Amino acid sequence: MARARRAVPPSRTPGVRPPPSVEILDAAFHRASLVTPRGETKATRDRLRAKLKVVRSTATVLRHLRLETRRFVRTPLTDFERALIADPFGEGTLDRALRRLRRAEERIRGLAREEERTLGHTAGPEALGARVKSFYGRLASFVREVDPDLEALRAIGRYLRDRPQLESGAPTLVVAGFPNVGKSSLVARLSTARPKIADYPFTTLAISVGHADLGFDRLQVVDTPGVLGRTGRSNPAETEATTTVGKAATVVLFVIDPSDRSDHSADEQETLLARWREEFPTVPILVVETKSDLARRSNDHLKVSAVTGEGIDDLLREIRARVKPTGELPPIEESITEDGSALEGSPSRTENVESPSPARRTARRRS
Ligand SMILES: Nc1nc2c(ncn2[C@@H]2O[C@H](COP(=O)(O)OP(=O)(O)OP(=O)(O)O)[C@@H](O)[C@H]2O)c(=O)[nH]1
Ligand SMILES: [Mg+2]
Repeated sequence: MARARRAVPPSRTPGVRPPPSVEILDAAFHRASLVTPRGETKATRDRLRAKLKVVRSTATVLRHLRLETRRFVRTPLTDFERALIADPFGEGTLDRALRRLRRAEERIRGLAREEERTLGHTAGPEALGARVKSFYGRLASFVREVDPDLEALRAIGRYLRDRPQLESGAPTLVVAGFPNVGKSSLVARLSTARPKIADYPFTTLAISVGHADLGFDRLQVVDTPGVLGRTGRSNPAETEATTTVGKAATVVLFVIDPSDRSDHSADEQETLLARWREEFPTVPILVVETKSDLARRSNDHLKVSAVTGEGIDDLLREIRARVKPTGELPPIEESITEDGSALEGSPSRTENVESPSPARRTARRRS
């Protein structure tokens, strides 16, 4: 007769990652099993053992829950990061998960307090053992209830770990446009970034950042996935790019490929440009036509080539002009020396002015 197969609980199926509660509860029950109560009599030790099991399992669970939320509580997400996670994870998912975890922590603490009181007037090893067992059951169900929230926090954490942390307030150039037009090639030309470059669309699937020295400030240069500009339809990579254009850019560099290498006509690309101008009226957009070594149209757009380097210096000048110190510099009084004399004529007039924060020096980012 065939041997009956032992059922494997779903959470322990090989190859399937168990839900977070399994790991947390394993650690809690293991630590609780190691308690060594001291006491004069066996009755005292029995009761103390039961109490210590409750206390230690609770403490272990709470410590694990706090570890899961720590990343979000210690450094709250920036507005841009919040906007980034809204599409893939759903608006409000993070706050809801954090709220539910806080509530679970409170309920677990309450449960443990109540159990400690009850154990105070429970006697006999069987009765104490039964109480601990039922406490473990309730503790486990509270932790299992927040499994979806823990999964959500872990997934959001992983997603953000794979994205660059943009410095808030620092000038940010977001390089965007249709897929395969040469965005990453320009990012590599302009900044320290070395993104993957290849002749197929959606080589870039997530944003990345490099830096460029503007002379007066450090520019964050953000590479983005291509956007096809279909109305009402976009894949996650396109949405990420559009969010970055709308929420992180001091200036957008809109890259048009006029060559026949592109699967999309320059007119089609310009339709997306027009839509973004409408959708993000306050975001300055600088337009370049790239691959000038292959093709060029006669219009006012700056012509550049990431291959030959043509136009790159002009492009940097244009970028500098758009992120140069604005009217938000310190008031003129601050540029006057202590004895009241103006610095007029001083060869290093601007150098004597205390450097304002990047947020004041450059056009403010929208949030
Ligand atoms: N001849 C020429 N080829 C270029 C130029 N810039 C980019 N390319 C080529 O165009 C192709 C696409 O370049 P990428 O920089 O990867 O384009 P992308 O816009 O980042 O592409 P996605 O990330 O897929 O959206 C690659 O084969 C590049 O070598 C250029 O100025 N001249
Ligand atoms: Mg790319």
